[in-house]
Amino acid sequence: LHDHFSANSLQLTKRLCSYTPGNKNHSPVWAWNEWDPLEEIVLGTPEMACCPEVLPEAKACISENKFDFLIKHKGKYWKSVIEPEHYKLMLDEHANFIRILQGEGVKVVHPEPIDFAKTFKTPNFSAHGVDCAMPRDFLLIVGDEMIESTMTWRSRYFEFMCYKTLIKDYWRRGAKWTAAPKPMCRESLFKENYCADEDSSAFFDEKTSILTEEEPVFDAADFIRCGRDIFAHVSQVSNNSGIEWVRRHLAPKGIRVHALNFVDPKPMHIDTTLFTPRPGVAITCPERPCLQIGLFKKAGWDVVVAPYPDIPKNFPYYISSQWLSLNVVMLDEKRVLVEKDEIGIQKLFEKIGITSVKVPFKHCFSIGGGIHCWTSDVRRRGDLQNYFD
Ligand code: DAV
Repeated sequence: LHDHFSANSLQLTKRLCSYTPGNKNHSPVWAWNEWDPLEEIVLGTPEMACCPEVLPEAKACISENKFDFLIKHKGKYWKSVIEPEHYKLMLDEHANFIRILQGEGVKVVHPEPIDFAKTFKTPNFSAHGVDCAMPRDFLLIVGDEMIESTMTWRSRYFEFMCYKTLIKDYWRRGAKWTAAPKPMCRESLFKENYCADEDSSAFFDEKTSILTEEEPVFDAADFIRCGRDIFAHVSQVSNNSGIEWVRRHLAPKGIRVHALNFVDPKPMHIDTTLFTPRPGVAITCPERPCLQIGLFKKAGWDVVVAPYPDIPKNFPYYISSQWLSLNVVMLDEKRVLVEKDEIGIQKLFEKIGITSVKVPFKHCFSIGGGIHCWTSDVRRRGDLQNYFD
């Protein structure tokens, strides 16, 4: 054992010494945008996933008509909450998605679940966990760097534990590893007696948010990568301080982080609101206009408005809106992984020269995320480029 250990640490030292920042030959993690050819992806797992507690910050993100259901089932395993047949279809879709990815030559890895039904406690709060089904929310991959986001829902505070084995492995093989400052999550991070106006047509900003600016907080899924430019979604889970933290952190790499405000009273994650399938094209949600859309137009990008989803609103979306239709992953600039029943968006992709690889995935939508949320692309073949000037 001793010999084995020293051989390993020797190897580790050698690798560490030969690390060159920003060199893909030295890092298994390498992704600068949403569209370069996909080589490796983290896919979340539904194991032990629990229905979230409806803490004030979760209420600020989820539509009111779902509260009764969530309050009734908070902290229970989804497995015991969802119709057995629906749950089985979710597992089948998940297994099939792995086969589809592998068939495309993509390496698939997973986080390790912990028992999310257990209550945990910090000096400032206690909560149940949620899941490790949505790696997109937690892991922000920029080039050779893995950034652990802070996570804003208190129920998701310890999700980082599920990613330790994966992250340490990537780190040992040469990736850069950063954990954003763990927030305190005191009561004063959240505005007292906050209530979102679901009919508001105002652009969402710090005035309409449940979050104060007491400390930086962000979820990784509020960022969309376009090479040198990264777009950040000011939301109920990412405050301006959180976006500023990412901006200053990435500035030395020559990356510019732009904060975007949308009309959406309960914004959570950019990936049901704005998506960039390839350089020069931004797809937007018709219900959520963007205040700074001129940034794209000025740079000569086409802004295309997404069609309304085909999967009906009354499908059991227990947490999210139906805009998971927009929640897709690019295999490369010309091919997209998209839910098989979302015909409208497939037609839009066809119009712009992108072929749809149809994935049955809608039963996985039920616990809160689409194809983009359930994954985090850790390696794409391609380099850092400037697509904006
Ligand atoms: O539109 O309900 C879902 C969150 C996706 N990560 C929505 C946002």
